[in-house]
Amino acid sequence: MEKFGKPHVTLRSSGVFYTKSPAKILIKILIKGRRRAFMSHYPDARFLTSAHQPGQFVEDTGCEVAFAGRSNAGKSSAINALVNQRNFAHTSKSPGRTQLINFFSLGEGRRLVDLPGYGFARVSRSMQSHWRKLMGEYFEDRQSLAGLFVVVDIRRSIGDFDWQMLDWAESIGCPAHVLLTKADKLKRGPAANTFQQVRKELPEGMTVQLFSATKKDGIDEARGELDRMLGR
Ligand SMILES: Nc1nc2c(ncn2[C@@H]2O[C@H](COP(=O)(O)OP(=O)(O)O)[C@@H](O)[C@H]2O)c(=O)[nH]1
Ligand SMILES: [Mg+2]
Repeated sequence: MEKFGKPHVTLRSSGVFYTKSPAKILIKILIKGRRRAFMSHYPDARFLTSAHQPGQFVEDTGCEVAFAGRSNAGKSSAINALVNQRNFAHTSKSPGRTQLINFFSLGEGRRLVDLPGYGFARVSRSMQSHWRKLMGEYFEDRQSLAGLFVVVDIRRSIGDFDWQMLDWAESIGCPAHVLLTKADKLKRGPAANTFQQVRKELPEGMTVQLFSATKKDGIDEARGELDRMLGR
Protein backbone atom coordinates (compact mmCIF):
# COMPACT_ATOMS: atom_id res chain seq x y z
CA MET A 1 0.00 0.00 0.00
CA GLU A 2 1.36 3.40 -0.94
CA LYS A 3 0.71 6.36 1.37
CA PHE A 4 2.29 9.54 0.00
CA GLY A 5 2.64 10.10 -3.74
CA LYS A 6 5.77 8.84 -5.51
CA PRO A 7 8.01 6.55 -3.52
CA HIS A 8 11.38 8.24 -2.78
CA VAL A 9 12.35 6.21 0.24
CA THR A 10 10.41 3.06 0.65
CA LEU A 11 10.28 1.43 4.06
CA ARG A 12 8.87 -1.98 4.68
CA SER A 13 7.25 -2.44 8.02
CA SER A 14 5.17 -5.50 8.92
CA GLY A 15 4.42 -6.21 5.31
CA VAL A 16 3.12 -2.69 4.55
CA PHE A 17 4.93 -0.30 2.19
CA TYR A 18 4.87 3.42 2.78
CA THR A 19 6.97 6.24 1.41
CA LYS A 20 8.53 9.50 2.61
CA SER A 21 9.91 12.23 0.41
CA PRO A 22 13.32 13.78 1.31
CA ALA A 23 11.51 17.07 1.99
CA LYS A 24 9.27 15.43 4.58
CA ILE A 25 12.26 13.78 6.27
CA LEU A 26 14.09 17.14 6.37
CA ILE A 27 11.08 18.94 7.87
CA LYS A 28 10.79 16.26 10.54
CA ILE A 29 14.48 16.64 11.48
CA LEU A 30 14.15 20.44 11.65
CA ILE A 31 11.03 20.29 13.84
CA LYS A 32 12.75 17.79 16.15
CA GLY A 33 15.83 20.04 16.51
CA ARG A 34 13.73 23.12 17.23
CA ARG A 35 11.63 21.23 19.76
CA ARG A 36 14.78 20.07 21.57
CA ALA A 37 16.17 23.65 21.71
CA PHE A 38 12.80 24.96 22.88
CA MET A 39 12.48 22.34 25.59
CA SER A 40 15.96 23.10 26.93
CA HIS A 41 16.00 25.38 29.95
CA TYR A 42 19.23 26.92 28.65
CA PRO A 43 18.85 26.86 24.84
CA ASP A 44 21.89 29.11 24.30
CA ALA A 45 24.28 27.05 26.43
CA ARG A 46 27.69 26.65 24.82
CA PHE A 47 31.29 25.87 25.75
CA LEU A 48 33.54 28.94 26.05
CA THR A 49 37.04 27.89 27.05
CA SER A 50 39.27 25.74 29.26
CA ALA A 51 41.80 27.41 31.54
CA HIS A 52 44.81 25.96 33.33
CA GLN A 53 46.02 29.32 34.58
CA PRO A 54 44.32 32.57 35.64
CA GLY A 55 45.36 34.41 32.46
CA GLN A 56 43.03 32.09 30.56
CA PHE A 57 39.95 32.73 32.72
CA VAL A 58 36.97 34.26 30.94
CA GLU A 59 36.70 38.03 31.49
CA ASP A 60 35.45 38.66 35.02
CA THR A 61 32.14 40.35 34.13
CA GLY A 62 28.52 39.25 34.38
CA CYS A 63 27.89 36.37 36.77
CA GLU A 64 28.74 32.72 37.02
CA VAL A 65 28.03 29.70 39.18
CA ALA A 66 30.91 27.29 39.81
CA PHE A 67 30.49 23.54 40.18
CA ALA A 68 32.92 21.75 42.47
CA GLY A 69 33.14 18.16 43.58
CA ARG A 70 35.32 15.11 44.05
CA SER A 71 36.47 13.43 40.86
CA ASN A 72 33.80 10.98 39.79
CA ALA A 73 31.16 12.52 42.08
CA GLY A 74 28.91 13.12 39.06
CA LYS A 75 29.65 16.78 38.34
CA SER A 76 29.73 16.59 34.55
CA SER A 77 26.62 14.40 34.52
CA ALA A 78 24.81 16.93 36.71
CA ILE A 79 25.78 19.79 34.39
CA ASN A 80 24.66 17.79 31.34
CA ALA A 81 21.32 17.05 33.01
CA LEU A 82 20.79 20.71 33.95
CA VAL A 83 21.43 22.02 30.44
CA ASN A 84 19.65 19.00 28.94
CA GLN A 85 22.51 18.13 26.59
CA ARG A 86 24.05 14.72 26.65
CA ASN A 87 27.75 15.41 26.23
CA PHE A 88 27.92 19.11 27.11
CA ALA A 89 30.45 18.78 29.94
CA HIS A 90 32.14 15.46 29.31
CA THR A 91 31.67 12.54 31.63
CA SER A 92 34.41 10.17 32.54
CA LYS A 93 34.99 6.87 34.23
CA SER A 94 38.62 7.67 35.06
CA PRO A 95 38.80 10.11 37.99
CA GLY A 96 41.18 13.04 38.27
CA ARG A 97 42.05 13.45 34.62
CA THR A 98 40.76 16.95 33.93
CA GLN A 99 42.76 19.58 35.76
CA LEU A 100 41.23 22.49 33.92
CA ILE A 101 38.60 25.06 34.70
CA ASN A 102 35.95 24.86 31.99
CA PHE A 103 33.77 27.89 31.29
CA PHE A 104 30.36 27.60 29.63
CA SER A 105 28.01 30.36 28.61
CA LEU A 106 24.33 30.06 29.45
CA GLY A 107 23.65 33.24 27.44
CA GLU A 108 23.45 36.94 28.32
CA GLY A 109 26.52 37.29 30.57
CA ARG A 110 25.66 34.21 32.63
CA ARG A 111 28.12 31.37 32.95
CA LEU A 112 28.55 27.98 34.43
CA VAL A 113 32.03 26.95 35.55
CA ASP A 114 33.17 23.34 35.82
CA LEU A 115 35.99 23.28 38.38
CA PRO A 116 38.59 20.50 38.33
CA GLY A 117 37.67 17.51 40.51
CA TYR A 118 39.46 16.80 43.78
CA GLY A 119 40.13 13.92 46.12
CA PHE A 120 42.14 11.90 43.64
CA ALA A 121 44.57 9.62 45.43
CA ARG A 122 46.42 8.38 42.40
CA VAL A 123 47.60 11.64 40.81
CA SER A 124 51.03 13.14 41.38
CA ARG A 125 51.89 15.69 44.05
CA SER A 126 52.66 18.29 41.39
CA MET A 127 49.15 17.85 39.96
CA GLN A 128 47.65 18.23 43.42
CA SER A 129 49.59 21.42 44.08
CA HIS A 130 48.61 22.71 40.63
CA TRP A 131 44.97 22.07 41.57
CA ARG A 132 45.33 23.88 44.90
CA LYS A 133 47.01 26.88 43.26
CA LEU A 134 44.49 27.14 40.42
CA MET A 135 41.49 26.88 42.75
CA GLY A 136 43.03 29.40 45.16
CA GLU A 137 43.55 31.86 42.32
CA TYR A 138 40.02 31.36 41.08
CA PHE A 139 38.33 31.86 44.45
CA GLU A 140 40.62 34.66 45.62
CA ASP A 141 39.39 37.36 43.29
CA ARG A 142 36.48 36.27 41.14
CA GLN A 143 34.03 39.18 41.17
CA SER A 144 31.52 37.44 38.91
CA LEU A 145 31.25 34.37 41.16
CA ALA A 146 27.58 34.42 42.18
CA GLY A 147 27.26 30.97 43.68
CA LEU A 148 28.81 27.58 44.24
CA PHE A 149 27.32 24.14 43.63
CA VAL A 150 29.10 21.36 45.49
CA VAL A 151 28.35 18.01 43.88
CA VAL A 152 28.59 15.10 46.32
CA ASP A 153 28.12 11.37 45.71
CA ILE A 154 25.37 10.59 48.23
CA ARG A 155 27.03 7.27 49.12
CA ARG A 156 30.18 9.03 50.34
CA SER A 157 28.45 12.09 51.86
CA ILE A 158 30.38 15.35 52.37
CA GLY A 159 34.16 14.94 52.60
CA ASP A 160 37.07 17.15 53.72
CA PHE A 161 37.57 18.77 50.32
CA ASP A 162 33.84 19.48 50.03
CA TRP A 163 33.98 21.22 53.41
CA GLN A 164 36.99 23.19 52.23
CA MET A 165 34.98 24.41 49.23
CA LEU A 166 32.02 25.30 51.43
CA ASP A 167 34.31 27.13 53.87
CA TRP A 168 35.83 29.02 50.96
CA ALA A 169 32.36 30.05 49.82
CA GLU A 170 31.30 31.06 53.30
CA SER A 171 34.44 33.12 53.84
CA ILE A 172 33.74 35.23 50.76
CA GLY A 173 29.98 35.41 51.34
CA CYS A 174 29.17 33.31 48.29
CA PRO A 175 25.87 31.33 48.34
CA ALA A 176 26.37 27.58 48.20
CA HIS A 177 24.15 24.64 47.32
CA VAL A 178 24.96 20.95 47.80
CA LEU A 179 23.74 18.43 45.23
CA LEU A 180 23.59 14.97 46.80
CA THR A 181 23.79 13.14 43.51
CA LYS A 182 23.48 9.50 42.46
CA ALA A 183 20.45 9.39 44.79
CA ASP A 184 19.15 6.57 42.57
CA LYS A 185 21.89 4.38 44.08
CA LEU A 186 20.26 4.50 47.53
CA LYS A 187 16.81 3.50 48.74
CA ARG A 188 14.46 6.31 49.69
CA GLY A 189 14.99 5.94 53.47
CA PRO A 190 18.81 6.06 53.56
CA ALA A 191 18.79 8.89 50.97
CA ALA A 192 16.41 10.92 53.12
CA ASN A 193 18.56 10.27 56.22
CA THR A 194 21.73 11.52 54.50
CA PHE A 195 19.82 14.56 53.26
CA GLN A 196 18.62 15.43 56.79
CA GLN A 197 22.06 14.88 58.27
CA VAL A 198 23.78 17.12 55.72
CA ARG A 199 21.10 19.78 56.14
CA LYS A 200 21.77 19.88 59.89
CA GLU A 201 25.54 20.15 59.38
CA LEU A 202 25.49 22.94 56.79
CA PRO A 203 26.02 26.54 57.90
CA GLU A 204 22.92 28.72 57.85
CA GLY A 205 21.92 29.96 54.41
CA MET A 206 23.48 27.03 52.57
CA THR A 207 21.10 24.58 50.95
CA VAL A 208 21.09 20.89 49.99
CA GLN A 209 18.98 18.65 47.79
CA LEU A 210 18.74 15.10 46.50
CA PHE A 211 19.65 14.70 42.84
CA SER A 212 20.01 12.01 40.20
CA ALA A 213 21.34 12.72 36.73
CA THR A 214 20.44 9.19 35.67
CA LYS A 215 16.83 9.35 36.80
CA LYS A 216 16.54 13.11 36.13
CA ASP A 217 15.40 13.66 39.72
CA GLY A 218 15.78 17.07 41.33
CA ILE A 219 16.42 18.89 38.05
CA ASP A 220 13.80 21.61 38.51
CA GLU A 221 14.90 22.31 42.07
CA ALA A 222 18.55 22.55 41.00
CA ARG A 223 17.71 24.81 38.04
CA GLY A 224 15.68 27.00 40.38
CA GLU A 225 18.69 27.39 42.66
CA LEU A 226 21.03 28.02 39.73
CA ASP A 227 18.71 30.68 38.32
CA ARG A 228 18.36 32.34 41.72
CA MET A 229 22.14 32.59 42.02
CA LEU A 230 22.40 33.94 38.47
CA GLY A 231 19.65 36.47 39.16
CA ARG A 232 17.29 35.09 36.53
N1 LIG B 1 23.68 5.94 38.97
C1 LIG B 1 24.16 7.14 38.70
N2 LIG B 1 25.39 7.29 38.14
C2 LIG B 1 25.83 8.53 37.91
C3 LIG B 1 25.05 9.69 38.20
N3 LIG B 1 25.78 10.78 37.86
C4 LIG B 1 26.96 10.32 37.37
N4 LIG B 1 27.01 8.99 37.38
C5 LIG B 1 28.14 8.13 36.90
O1 LIG B 1 29.29 8.41 37.69
C6 LIG B 1 30.48 8.42 36.90
C7 LIG B 1 31.20 9.75 37.02
O2 LIG B 1 30.37 10.78 36.51
P1 LIG B 1 30.96 12.18 35.99
O3 LIG B 1 29.76 13.04 35.72
O4 LIG B 1 31.94 11.99 34.89
O5 LIG B 1 31.72 12.68 37.31
P2 LIG B 1 32.71 13.94 37.51
O6 LIG B 1 34.10 13.37 37.53
O7 LIG B 1 32.34 14.47 38.87
O8 LIG B 1 32.47 14.91 36.42
C8 LIG B 1 30.03 8.13 35.47
O9 LIG B 1 30.24 6.77 35.21
C9 LIG B 1 28.54 8.47 35.49
O10 LIG B 1 27.80 7.73 34.56
C10 LIG B 1 23.74 9.50 38.77
O11 LIG B 1 22.98 10.43 39.09
N5 LIG B 1 23.36 8.21 39.00
MG1 LIG C 1 33.81 15.79 35.05
